[in-house]
Order: sequence, then C-alpha cells, then structure tokens
Amino acid sequence: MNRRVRDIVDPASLGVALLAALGAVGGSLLLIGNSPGFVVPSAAALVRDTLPDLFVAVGIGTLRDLAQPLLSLGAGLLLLAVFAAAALAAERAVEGIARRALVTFVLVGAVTALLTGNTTSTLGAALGAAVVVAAANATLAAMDPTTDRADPPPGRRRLLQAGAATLATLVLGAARTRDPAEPTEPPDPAAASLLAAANDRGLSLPGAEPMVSEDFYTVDIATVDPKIDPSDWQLAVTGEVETERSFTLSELQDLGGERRFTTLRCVSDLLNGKKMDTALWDGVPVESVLSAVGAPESCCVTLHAADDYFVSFPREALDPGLLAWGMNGRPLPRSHGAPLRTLVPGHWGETNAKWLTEIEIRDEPEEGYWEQRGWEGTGEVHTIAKLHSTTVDDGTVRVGGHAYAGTRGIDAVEVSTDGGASWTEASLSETLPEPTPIGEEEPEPTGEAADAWRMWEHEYEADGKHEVVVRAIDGTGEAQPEQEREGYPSGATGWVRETVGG
Ligand SMILES: Nc1nc2c(c(=O)[nH]1)N[C@H]1C(S)=C(S)[C@@H](COP(=O)(O)O)O[C@H]1N2
Ligand SMILES: [Mo]
Repeated sequence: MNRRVRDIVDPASLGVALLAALGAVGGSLLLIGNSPGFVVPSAAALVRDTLPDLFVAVGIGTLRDLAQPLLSLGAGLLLLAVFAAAALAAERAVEGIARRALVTFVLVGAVTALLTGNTTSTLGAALGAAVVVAAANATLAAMDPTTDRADPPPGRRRLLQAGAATLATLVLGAARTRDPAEPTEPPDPAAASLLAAANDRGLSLPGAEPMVSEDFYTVDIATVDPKIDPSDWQLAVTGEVETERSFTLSELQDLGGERRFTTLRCVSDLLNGKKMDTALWDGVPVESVLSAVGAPESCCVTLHAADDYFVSFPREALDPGLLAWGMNGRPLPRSHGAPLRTLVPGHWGETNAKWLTEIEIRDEPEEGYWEQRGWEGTGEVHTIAKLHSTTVDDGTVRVGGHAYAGTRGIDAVEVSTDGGASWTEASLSETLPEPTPIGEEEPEPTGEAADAWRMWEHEYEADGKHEVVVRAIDGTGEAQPEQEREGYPSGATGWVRETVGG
C-alpha cells in the first residue's frame, strides 16, 4: 500500500474511529434511552426534513411501513460515519491517549449537541466515544509498545476494565431501547362494561378485528415517540381567542369528561388495508375548552404537537371533537399521543394530532405537515367496506369485515359473489353506543356513536372459483364509488375485490 494512502486509512485508526462511533451512539442511548433526544432519531428527523418534500411523500407512499425503519437505518449509518470521522480526526490531529480522548469528546459532543439540543444525550455520546478511544488506544499500545500510542502503557487489568466498560455501555444502551411496557392495569370498570357491551354488538369474524380493535394501528412522523411527563405538560390555546390560556391535564379533566367510541383511518391506508381501527376514548369535548377561553367563530385551526407535527383544517371540523387522555379505560398510551390527543369526528387520521401542545385558532387557512408534502388528508373520510375475513367450509363461504363512513354512518353493505353482476345485502352488526359521561358508574350502552364503524358478514353456498366484491352505502344513501384510485394524495377509492375458492 502506498504510504500516503496507508496514512489516511491506517486500519488501526479506522478501527478505533468506528468503535468510537459505536460508543457515541451507545452512550447517548444509555443516558437518554430510546427517546426523541437519542441521537439516532434526531438525525433521522434532520434527514427527513432535509429531503425534498416530494421525495418524502413518494417514499412513504411506496415504501409504506418500511419507510421509517429505512430512514432510521440510513440516518444511523450516516451518523456513525460522522462520529467515526470526528474520532479519526482526533486520532490524526494529536498524540497520546488522553489528548485523543479529549478531542474526540469535544468533537462528538459538538455534533450531538447540534443534532439533539439535549445535554444528557450530548454527555452520553461524548463520554461513550471518549471512553472507547481511550480503551482502544490503550489496547493497541499494550499490544505493540513500540508505537507512540500510549503515554505510559497501562497494566493489563486496567485495560480489560476499560474494554469491559465500553462493552457494558453498548449492551446497557441497547437494553434501554426497549420501551417500558404500556400500562397494563385493568381498565376502569365503567369503561370495561362499555367495552364488553360494545363487543357483544359485534360479529365474530376470524381474521378481522372485533368491534373494538385489539391491535390499534399507529402512524406518525417521529421515528421515536415523544415521551412527555404530564406534570411538565400544558395545552396552550392561542390565536383568535378572547384570552390566550394554558391548561394543565387536571384543569382539562376538571372541565368534565366524556367517553366515546371513535374510529380512525389514515388517508394512506390501502383500499383493503389495516390502518383503520376503533377505540373507546376518554376526554374533554373541544367545545368545553374553547368556551373556557372564549373563541368566537373563525375559519380555521392549526394543531401543534410535541414532535413538531402540525395540521391545519376548518374550525367547524374541530368543534365537535374530543381531547382525549384515555383509551379503552386506561391512560392514553405513549404511542397514541400521551398525555393528550385530538379526535376529530369523521375526518382522516392526520387531523387527530397526538402529543397535542397547542390549539391555534386562526382567521386564515394554512398548510400542515402533510399538505406541504402534497397529501390532501384533512377532509372527511371516504366510505369503505373492508373484506378481512373469508372462511370456506365444504361449500359454505362466509365473508365479512368492517365498514366505515365517518359521521355519515353506514346504512348497508352490499356483496356480489359474481364479480359485480348481482348484489345482495350483507348482515350488519349493531352500531356502537353513543357517548357517556365519565364518572357514571353503570353507563347504559344506548344510542349510536356518531363516528364509528360497523361490522358486516355474508354467508352463501358456492363451489369453484368466483370473485367477491363489496361496497358500503353511507347514511346519506350514497354508495361507495367504484372508480379505483391509489392512496396518494387523497385516499384510496374503489371496491374491495377478492377471488375465493377454486
Ligand atoms: N403529533 C402527531 N400526531 C399525529 C401524527 C403525527 O405524525 N404526529 N400522525 C397523524 C396520522 S397521519 C394519523 S393516521 C393518526 C394515527 O393515529 P394513531 O397512531 O393513534 O393510530 O395520527 C395523526 N396524528
Ligand atoms: Mo394518517
């Protein structure tokens, strides 16, 4: 190898630098855990916001559930390269273990501080890298005492200790990536009785969610969810209001709570996808909060969230909404927006801001996070019937799923078993019950939820291969449109079709 090249890529220095980069990431993870202050999600957010908007929109459209893991992986690799470059610079700029560790500490610390703005994370990364540089240089010096790597060569024992400490940092850091479990205590008894009543109203369909989802989907822009201590958190109501004001969680809870069944669906959901789910939510009606600050009519509202997400839409859509702190009788899980999220009746998922920090009442519309990236997902949901359950037993076929049309409600689901030539009406589940006040000990499950799905099923005899097609009719009598369009930019349309038998 040519001397100059070897100087630049000296394998020992490169090895030290790569280990130091791992030490930096491990150190940040160890001190801060897998939270938004961790250096990898911070880098991922920077990459995401630097990429051209169209690229992000198309990337999410085509990569779907892979988009975020790939973003984290790419950002992580980029970050390792930057940290390794910093450690390599230290290796080359100065001599001696202590000096190299110090320069690495400063450089890695500076990069992490810029990326995360978080002192704990910065300290973790800087220390992690510096410890590895010290340990690795000491090891190299011990292996080859003729090099200039060591000041005095340390004893074998100290060397082993330093190596073990580095390894422990990485292992402990990795162990902390596992989130503390979401709350698992039994649900509030009044909520539990509503949930039981709700599932009694549903149909039992193998392969499909029950009436209240067991596995509620998540979609958000952050690679790691915000972790908010409710006692440090307030909701600000700003803009075109009589008096701007902030509310603590208990102030909001004191305004009087309501428990309601609501379905959410993401505008990026595939036609027969699974980004549509239903839960029982506890919260305060938006109207109670807005009347507490005095908010005369205005055209628009922008919701701001702790992950820098924001979404803007007509004020009249928000007014009947709920600000929720509970889900299925338990505290709202972190992944669904703890301590407080928005639920906007009948509108696409993206209007339902999680980790809500501010309601900004406006007299002019603006574009939100996704609208700036070309999506049109702040309006009312399309009508959809999904086919998630198909069982064939001898010649008896049973198909079923859920149907949802936001606040328009579902009137009927029609099924064709001959590719659309003829249609029959499917059986429908009951509707989910209307809201009840929180605090009522034995809530009566009566009435009808304003914004929730229903289940449908159809059983028939058939032999051989045939095509099943389904379509829903909404509460205004309008049928789900047949024309097929993909999800981007304004939500998939068409009828769900499936070939059965044969
Ligand atoms: N703060 C915040 N809120 C958000 C999002 C987000 O990225 N950040 N994503 C939105 C989108 S696109 C959808 S579909 C719903 C999904 O809610 P869920 O994750 O509870 O299912 O949250 C919405 N609220
Ligand atoms: Mo969404």
